[in-house]
Amino acid sequence: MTLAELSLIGDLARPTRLTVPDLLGWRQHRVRVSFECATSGTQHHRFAGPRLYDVLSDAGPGFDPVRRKDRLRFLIAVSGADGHHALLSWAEIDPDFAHAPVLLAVSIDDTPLDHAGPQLVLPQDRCGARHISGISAIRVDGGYDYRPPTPATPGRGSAAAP
Ligand SMILES: Nc1nc2c(c(=O)[nH]1)N[C@H]1C(S)=C(S)[C@@H](COP(=O)(O)O)O[C@H]1N2
Ligand SMILES: [Mo]
Repeated sequence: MTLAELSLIGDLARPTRLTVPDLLGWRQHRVRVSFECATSGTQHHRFAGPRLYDVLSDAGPGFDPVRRKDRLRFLIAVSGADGHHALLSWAEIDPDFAHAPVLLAVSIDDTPLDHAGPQLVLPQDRCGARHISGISAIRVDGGYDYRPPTPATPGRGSAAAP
């Protein structure tokens, strides 16, 4: 059976493809989690793997590292191979902000995820829906650089500006 591959794409200096064995190259963390599911009830699992923050930081997200406010526009879009999808904000996992201990699990209950692909683990979530299994892509997106529209100045033709 082939190894699953995870693509790290988007606003990154070093976009890459990683297998689950590649994810053993970062510092490993272990966690026990319980989460509730509307359809299958409460589940308990043990997961191990690197922090999502450590893996994404090494891919070089495109913000100015010394300006904390520059990180606030970054989103992390996590997709499973089946199309299940969730968004996190960069600030959610950044140690200077919410510092959530989100993992990219390489094993569940001591079973390796080499073929299934890594699983997102959010110990802070009460509901299981963001524990995306079989992750195929993570897109870092800094495109949310919102600027309010400049108010038109009456009588100077600004509404017709290009
Ligand atoms: N790839 C993928 N991951 C997923 C889901 C899914 O549909 N696809 N469902 C989520 C939901 S709703 C829950 S509760 C947890 C546990 O789901 P399970 O009971 O199917 O393991 O996985 C989450 N991860
Ligand atoms: Mo669920």
